[in-house]
Amino acid sequence: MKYESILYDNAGGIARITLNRPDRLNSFTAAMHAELADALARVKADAAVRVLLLTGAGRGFCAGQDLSDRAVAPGGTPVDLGESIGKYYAPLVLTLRELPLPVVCAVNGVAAGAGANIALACDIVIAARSASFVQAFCKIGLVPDSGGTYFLPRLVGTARAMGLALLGDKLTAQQAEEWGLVWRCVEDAELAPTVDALLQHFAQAPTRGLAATKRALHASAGATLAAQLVLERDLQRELGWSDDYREGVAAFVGKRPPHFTGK
Ligand code: T3D
Repeated sequence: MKYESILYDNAGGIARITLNRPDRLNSFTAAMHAELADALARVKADAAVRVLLLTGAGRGFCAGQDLSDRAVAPGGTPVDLGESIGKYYAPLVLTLRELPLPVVCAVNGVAAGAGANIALACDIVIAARSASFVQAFCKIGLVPDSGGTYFLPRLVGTARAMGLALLGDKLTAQQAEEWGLVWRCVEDAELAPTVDALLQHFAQAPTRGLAATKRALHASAGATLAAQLVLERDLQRELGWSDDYREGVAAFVGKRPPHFTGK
């Protein structure tokens, strides 16, 4: 598939997807969804990929659904938004959550609507100081989608989730970091080097262990302690048979840096 709305790069164990409709703040069209799904399928199918970066081109990260991509007008034919969510947004969120490798999101500018919540679906979110997060849905009569009603209360608590979702005010990157919505807020000029260092780190990390950690942390949201303990036991058993576990222990005992292969 030829990409016109995204950029895709895959080298050295690092896959990078850049949403690339900067004049529309990288808002989603049906074409962009199709390209993104195709790129994510390539990441999933490539065992050499050890980390994925999602970011945006230009001054924004993503402004959610492109509100001019289809005709919506008072008195006009209603659009089935459930179809759009079921076909595009929900599978996108689940794919990001279920990819067996770390997904880093570099929020380079405003993240609004589904754009904000897709960032929150990623594992490590680093935001530039000039970036912001906007639950824009309430301004057009919609509910936060793309996992917003799931992620927000879990990340920032119900009071702040309600405020963000019912008012739709911009949350600065600095405040997002203070509230625990994102991992880090960095100066704009530091975003690229910070993210690159992180990607290099993950490209040489024990990927299977990180994938299992991601899976276990996500599972905990709906699990009992007893169930988590069982899951941890099962994952630890699998990891104990991995090359990377044996290499990690040998490197520690041998007082040398480990060479992880992700196997
Ligand atoms: O529909 C379904 O399939 C259901 C799923 C829905 C998921 C959703 O995401 S619903 C929410 C959709 N998104 C929004 O409501 C956000 C709309 N945008 C904004 O509120 C603001 O643009 C921002 C807060 C994101 C940024 O504000 P600001 O002042 O920095 O930029 P701007 O001037 O408003 O936008 C710059 C340009 O991008 C502008 O175009 P122009 O005037 O230069 O030609 C603007 O129209 C365009 N743009 C921004 N967001 C969208 C957009 N064009 C289409 N769709 C957008 N979402």
